[in-house]
Amino acid sequence: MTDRPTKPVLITGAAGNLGRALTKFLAAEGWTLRLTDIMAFPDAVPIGADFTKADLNDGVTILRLAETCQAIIHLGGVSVERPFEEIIGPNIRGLFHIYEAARREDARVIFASSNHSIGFHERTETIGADTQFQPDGFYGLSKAYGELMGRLYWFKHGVENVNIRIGSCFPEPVNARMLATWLSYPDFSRLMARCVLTGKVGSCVVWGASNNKRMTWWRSDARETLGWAPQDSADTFAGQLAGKVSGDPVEERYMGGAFCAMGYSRSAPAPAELFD
Ligand code: NAI
Ligand code: 15L
Repeated sequence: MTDRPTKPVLITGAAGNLGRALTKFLAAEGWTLRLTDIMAFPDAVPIGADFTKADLNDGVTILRLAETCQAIIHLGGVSVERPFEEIIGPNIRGLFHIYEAARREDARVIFASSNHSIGFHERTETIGADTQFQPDGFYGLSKAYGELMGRLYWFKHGVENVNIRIGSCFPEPVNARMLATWLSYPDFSRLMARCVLTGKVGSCVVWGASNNKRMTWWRSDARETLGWAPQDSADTFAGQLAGKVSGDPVEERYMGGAFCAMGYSRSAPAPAELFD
């Protein structure tokens, strides 16, 4: 068993795919967890945890849920590309409620950002954590906004935050792109634990991908400060997945893949030099 936080940790989006996997992992480590989601929690609530059904739009309930918490692991919200009006409530207003609660409790925020905040970088590039945001849709834009909210609350209020630009966190990689972007559930869970337990983090960014040999797109992040190194790798799936590509030139050109191609309406590809 690893170290444990001294106070409870709030997990939003606990009923989602990553929330369920993380709850299982941290509960087994003996952590005291406060779980919340707009959906019912589908598993048995583990010992040391309690679950409250709540909407991220309800700021008063979020404040109450965060009381006495050491950290908020913020996984809740719309997790795929959707129309703007569906995203603004959970991902923008909800995020504001999380940061206000963190400010009041002097809690740290661990934000599940996404590769879609930088999705329109080309796969031929190698980009650092300080790269320019190039969101590939309204969802990715909400993640870029979330990271910037972290910067605001750090500089103005001293609220610490870690922004994890998750690649593709699934039980297994399922296509050639994920040979670069895949993050295993165990690597994800260990990273989350480090984000909570590390002494001082300020406001930082870490790429959420396993130790994939094809993961040459992303470099220079906060992993050393966090004491995290991924242990799993998509490489073992290369034989079966290397040829599994879409055939769509937009999807295959950019890091964000299919999200870039959704609703794409340029008549000619964007010239690369304008993105430097
Ligand atoms: P998910 O969609 O399974 O989980 C998101 C959860 O948020 C759901 O259980 C949903 O009910 C909850 N939620 C949605 N609107 C809400 C609201 N208004 N109030 C309260 N709860 C609400 O997504 P998943 O895969 O578990 O991802 C977790 C987080 O990680 C998300 O923020 C997602 O954007 C982010 N992420 C995930 C990646 C992945 O590969 N799984 C990649 C990059 C980022
Ligand atoms: C994400 O941000 C999504 O939440 C997830 O469903 C995947 O689409 C992932 O990115 C990805 O890029 O593979």
